[in-house]
Amino acid sequence: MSTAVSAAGDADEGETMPDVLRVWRDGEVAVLEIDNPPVNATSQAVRRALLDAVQRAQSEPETLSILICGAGRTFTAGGDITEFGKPPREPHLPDLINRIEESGKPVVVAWHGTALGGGCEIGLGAHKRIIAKDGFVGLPEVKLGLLPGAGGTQRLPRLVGPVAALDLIATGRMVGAEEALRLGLVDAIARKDLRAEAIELARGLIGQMQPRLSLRSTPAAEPEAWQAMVAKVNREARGRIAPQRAIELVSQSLTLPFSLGQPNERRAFFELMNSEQSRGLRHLFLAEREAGKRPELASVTPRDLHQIGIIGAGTMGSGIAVAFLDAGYKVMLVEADDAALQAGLERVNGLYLRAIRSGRIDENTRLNRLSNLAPTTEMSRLAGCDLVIEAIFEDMGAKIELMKKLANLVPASMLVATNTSYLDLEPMADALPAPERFLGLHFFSPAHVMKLLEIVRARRTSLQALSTALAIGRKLKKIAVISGVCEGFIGNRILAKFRAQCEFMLEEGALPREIDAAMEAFGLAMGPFAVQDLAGLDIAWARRKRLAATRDPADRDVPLVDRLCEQGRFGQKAGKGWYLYENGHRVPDPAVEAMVRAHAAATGRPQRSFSAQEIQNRVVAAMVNEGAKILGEGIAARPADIDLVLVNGYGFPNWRGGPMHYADALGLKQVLAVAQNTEARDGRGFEVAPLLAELVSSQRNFSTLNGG
Ligand code: 3H9
Repeated sequence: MSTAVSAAGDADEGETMPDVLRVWRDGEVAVLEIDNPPVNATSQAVRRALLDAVQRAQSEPETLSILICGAGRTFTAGGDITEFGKPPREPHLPDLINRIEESGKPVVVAWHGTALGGGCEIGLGAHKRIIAKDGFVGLPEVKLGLLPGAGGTQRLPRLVGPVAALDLIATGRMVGAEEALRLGLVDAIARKDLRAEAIELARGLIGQMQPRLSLRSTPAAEPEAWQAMVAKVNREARGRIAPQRAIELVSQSLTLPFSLGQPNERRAFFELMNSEQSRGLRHLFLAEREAGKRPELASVTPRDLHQIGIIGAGTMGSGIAVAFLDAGYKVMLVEADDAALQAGLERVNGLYLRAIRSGRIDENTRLNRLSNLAPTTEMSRLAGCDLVIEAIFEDMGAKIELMKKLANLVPASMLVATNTSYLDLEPMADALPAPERFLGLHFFSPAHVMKLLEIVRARRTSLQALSTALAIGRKLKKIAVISGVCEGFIGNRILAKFRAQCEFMLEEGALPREIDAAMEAFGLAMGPFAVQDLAGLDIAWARRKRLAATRDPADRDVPLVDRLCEQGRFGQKAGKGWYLYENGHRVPDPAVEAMVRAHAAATGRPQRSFSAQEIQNRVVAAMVNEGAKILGEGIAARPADIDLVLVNGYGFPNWRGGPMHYADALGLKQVLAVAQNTEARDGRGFEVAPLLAELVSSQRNFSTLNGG
């Protein structure tokens, strides 16, 4: 018989605590099942109920052994993120886990789904661990800018050795059952029935004295392996504090007793909890989960899609095809002629061969996925598809022609999407008989890897089409953000302002290498000029030419890219662009710097030097001002959506939480002041977003808009 246990013992007067733990006995084994949907987070109620149940089990003569397990889809996702940042409430997780470890009766933990963070740490306190064969375990706190705070940094090295422990703690990666067994993180894998096998394991320990992991010493590491792991963690940390603290804490497990190491860990945990980095990462975690939730879509059922048509098998088209094949869809890939189709198929196959080489898939998986791919040069075969995505070159005329053809060939019930990254959707929608079934699905290159998907909502796009696109995003494991229609949508529109701002600074005395260094120090993997060289300056040049006719003459325009391209400096592929490329190394080019200086002097603007901080602030102010315009125009629904786009599609450092979150942390007054001091309209200063000005005058920040 089972009892539902609430944490009433700790409830304030009048406060009802939820039932979060079911307790029953199987013979001499007390089974404690955490039941706190959706992910069994170790909230205060769970900790209280577990502590009470463990203590009760100690005093019950009928109980000789204890099993802790979880109900639902997962053991536990760990500490309750909604409690973070608030004063911690007793019982604290480390105390509960110490109590479990000290139990005179053996404790077994059964992990299924995901045993993460505090969930993994509960297991480390137990005397034996068993995992379901499809279960995962890990300490992902670092992804939230944190470290394990309930003994994980001190117990894990004692169990699996310091090198493996540092790897798991600093990367936050989850390991599957087989790897967990190999590492010694679990004692057994349940082959058939986790619950039954865990009860048997618990029963088998009855009467045996259980060793306590915290009293063990950490096995010494091979010095070379340890140094290599430390170097790897430092290299990959790139400005993030938590991985660097992980090195210190895991090292301490080698020299300090647990009783001294644990308080150090606890201190580090709270310091990190209060850090801007953790706030930024937690903001993104919640933003990701909110992005797809729109009140207007709450009661709209997405359509079920099976067969996807993709027109155009270039870099984008083939990447999109792989993204859908990987998610289990059937894909029809269309090209204009046999040669282009063959080249596209080779691209798709090449992506799979690369995945095999890197160990991500095996040959069977490649064959299975390719068996769902139907190549063709006949557009009429698309008639059986549920969704068709065009991924042809970026030319409005060609895209409209394609839509007209589709209108004659395919049923009006089909969803049609464009993968354009900046073109207006309305003229394309006009060419279709059912514009309500048309929208943008803007994938980022490489489409099968990049997490971001901008879903572009045209004027007539139906709610069902939108809801279906969000469901596709989930199935493709993408972070999908809805954008309205404007040049460049959310991401490329902000990127354009970011780049323009960098070019303005070139006219005021900064050099490309100074701006790149400042932005790399800010956390970007590559500075903006180095990125332009990588992508090819001809792309920026073509865009400038396309926009020349419609450019407002009052907008400040920096023609340096034109000058570089006129000299054949197309970037890395030409061996020269903003930089020179010598034997694959990027080096500043005095000729370019002289050209920049001469151009800057010719503008007549005052010249000065820029600090890295000033460069960063100018760039952020430009991005945030444009973000505020995007919000004001209703192109993005929430500031957090903009953060998701910039972090997941454009390399904005995730630990800064995205530009809008970062601006809140900086203070919008300062951001506004920087923007106002920038000359972005020749002789007319800077166009401040009304929303930004309004927030500053009402002393609010972007986070106050997030729910909207
Ligand atoms: C920690 O453990 C600290 C300790 O070391 C020390 C403490 C002293 N808390 O992602 P999903 C919600 S730090 C509260 O869509 P999935 C989530 O917001 C923690 N809520 O599902 C969402 O809510 P809603 C270390 C949480 O199947 C719902 O659950 N742990 C938590 O794609 C479903 O989530 C982590 O960092 C939480 N911890 O993925 C793990 N986790 O339905 C973080 C999720 O209202 N979690 N929710 O939108 C994950 O990685 C994924 O959620 C998981 C499931 C893999 C578990």
